[in-house]
Amino acid sequence: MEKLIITAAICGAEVTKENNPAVPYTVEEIGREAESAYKAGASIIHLHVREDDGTPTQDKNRFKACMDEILRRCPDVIIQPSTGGAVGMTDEERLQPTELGPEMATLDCGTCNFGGDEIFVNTENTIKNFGRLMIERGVKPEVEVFDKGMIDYAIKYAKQGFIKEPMHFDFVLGVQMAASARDLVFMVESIPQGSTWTVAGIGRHEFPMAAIAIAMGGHVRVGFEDNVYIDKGVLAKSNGELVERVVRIAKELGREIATPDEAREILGLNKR
Ligand code: KMH
Ligand code: ZN
Repeated sequence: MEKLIITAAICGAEVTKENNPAVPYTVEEIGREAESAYKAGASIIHLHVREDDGTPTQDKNRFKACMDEILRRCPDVIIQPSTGGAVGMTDEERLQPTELGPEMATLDCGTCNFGGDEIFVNTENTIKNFGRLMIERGVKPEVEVFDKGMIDYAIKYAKQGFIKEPMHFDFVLGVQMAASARDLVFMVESIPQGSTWTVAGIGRHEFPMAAIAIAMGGHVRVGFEDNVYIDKGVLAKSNGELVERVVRIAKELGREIATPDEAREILGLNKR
């Protein structure tokens, strides 16, 4: 089986130090958490950034400072900025990190409920505009799928030339759609041949979904953005601790871990 790409979503926009004091806000903390995940075996850092007080921001300069700090500590890691940002941000705000020419960035392929009254808005024009700009800027999208229909949108927009193929998908299980093996199998069978995919199980679904993905030959995302616990009721001390657990599961199931360069090869990325 292909080597396993582990993505660490170290920070997110919604989770706070009240949820887990190790959630990083400052540039230094973000660098520290990225390094812990990288040293444990993560080859991709999915990146949101914060002001020092924890407020989510898509500010280009803040991204640059955090990316520089991450690359100082983890010189070959793949950095994948979020273009989702936080609920309520404008498209212009959200797009800022793609101006820095990262190897990858997220492309959220539809609108979904985000809890309570929150709606994460991604209109057709937003998706097409983000996709077009990512092609222009040479950034490989990770297609974020919060619901099964978002796969159909991605396929439609790829056919129309707004997303380059082969596509890389992230199935986010446990926000809008339930986290079930049945749905995961359905989605894996729904993406175009030659696509790659990873799974982000939210909350208590993180490790069960990771184990299923590893066994199926997919890839895995873990991190504080998705889950702050290492075990039931036990807070993880770092993102590295979450990655270590995935590495242990992978070892038991006979999957080797991809280095960042091996991940580039699998995803067809050009090293910056
Ligand atoms: N924070 C969410 C509103 C992404 O990174 O592209 C969007 C999100 C997805 O986390
Ligand atoms: Zn994110």
